[in-house]
Amino acid sequence: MSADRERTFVMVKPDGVQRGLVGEIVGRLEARGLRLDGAKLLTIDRDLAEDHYAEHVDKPFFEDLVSFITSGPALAMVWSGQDATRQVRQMMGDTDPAVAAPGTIRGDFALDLGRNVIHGSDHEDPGANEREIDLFFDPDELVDYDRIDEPWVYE
Ligand code: D4T
Repeated sequence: MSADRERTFVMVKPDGVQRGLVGEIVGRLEARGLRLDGAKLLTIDRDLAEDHYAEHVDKPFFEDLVSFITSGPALAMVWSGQDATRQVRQMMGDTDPAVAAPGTIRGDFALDLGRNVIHGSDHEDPGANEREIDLFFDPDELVDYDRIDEPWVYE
């Protein structure tokens, strides 16, 4: 399926790591048929947090957001597949877990906007996925391979 393959950046935020939700979240993305291209556990420093959330620098919640995202280890990942960015966003649910649909990750595992467990690249911002991948990963940290079930996931 390589012609349609799109990469997207996904992160289990510090609350998701502390709450033991890494396996659940990775399992959902894997079971959907998306391919894991790379992963690393890291504690995000202030510079990286400010780069990642640069679009929110003037928002009143910016300081809280940066201090939360740097507060403990997060799992940064690259996933790929057909329409991966949009599909991951759908699986995440609304930014505010209070209105996220049941069945989505935020709708099932979170209650509060400031502790919403997961980040995924914005599919309405073209190029955000590749920008975020470049911010968090060197090219040699990512792997290109065929998942053996792809003929059963894609027609
Ligand atoms: P992230 O980027 O964390 O995946 O979230 P979203 O892409 O779903 O949503 P966003 O960029 O609009 O918000 C970034 C981040 O800020 C927190 N936040 C947001 C907050 O604490 N208060 C707020 O009022 C808003 C809008 C939650 C997610």
